[in-house]
Amino acid sequence: MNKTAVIFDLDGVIVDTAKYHYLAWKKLANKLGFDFTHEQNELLKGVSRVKSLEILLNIGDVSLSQQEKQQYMHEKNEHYLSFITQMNESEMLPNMMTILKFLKEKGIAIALGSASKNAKLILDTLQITQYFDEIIDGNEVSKAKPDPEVFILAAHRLNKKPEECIVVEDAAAGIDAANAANMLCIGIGEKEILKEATYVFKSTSELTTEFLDKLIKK
Ligand code: B16
Ligand code: MG
Repeated sequence: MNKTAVIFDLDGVIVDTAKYHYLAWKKLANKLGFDFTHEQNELLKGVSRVKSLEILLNIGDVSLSQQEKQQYMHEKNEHYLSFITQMNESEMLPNMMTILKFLKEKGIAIALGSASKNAKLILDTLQITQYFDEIIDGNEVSKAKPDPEVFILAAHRLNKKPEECIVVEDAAAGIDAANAANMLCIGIGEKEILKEATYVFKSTSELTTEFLDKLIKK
């Protein structure tokens, strides 16, 4: 079936916010008395805020009350916001601006399918909100990736069948979600990690408009 829509993940596909999530989680870990490495940060990719805190607390072997968890998540988010509100278009990942413009010109529907509750703010800060016909973020879904809810909802809002949609994702859980939604999936990252994706590119700089054009016309 012809592809008429592309659903983009945000962090790791459109912009590299992982480095800011890392700094904010690291500060919290240090406050709680343990260290948090870059390698450990990989575990938080594509994972919701609540789940991220659980993983972090497991690493530090720290247990907190519900109230403390809420308080620390709030603190982490405030710190994260102090970074992302300073971002600009130059922090978009390579080629992504060109790809958004290309798809718009081609009349391809564009949606965002992100776990982040800050997604709208990030798109606004980057001044790219106008490229998205629909935005589905962490405020709208109850089941996190690998559940396909986010992508199914995006297709539904765009009035598209799953078979018409292409998903672009950087997290293994997101690839699983796209497959469960019955959508063609392009992975951005390591082949060994994203082995369930239909196509994998090491970085967005390798994802070209020519490739997308061919995929759309298939
Ligand atoms: P927030 P994505 C995800 O975004 C990030 O990859 C993940 O690291 C983060 O914990 C999650 O958003 C929630 O973010 O705290 O802003 O709600 O990759 O699904 O676009
Ligand atoms: Mg991501």
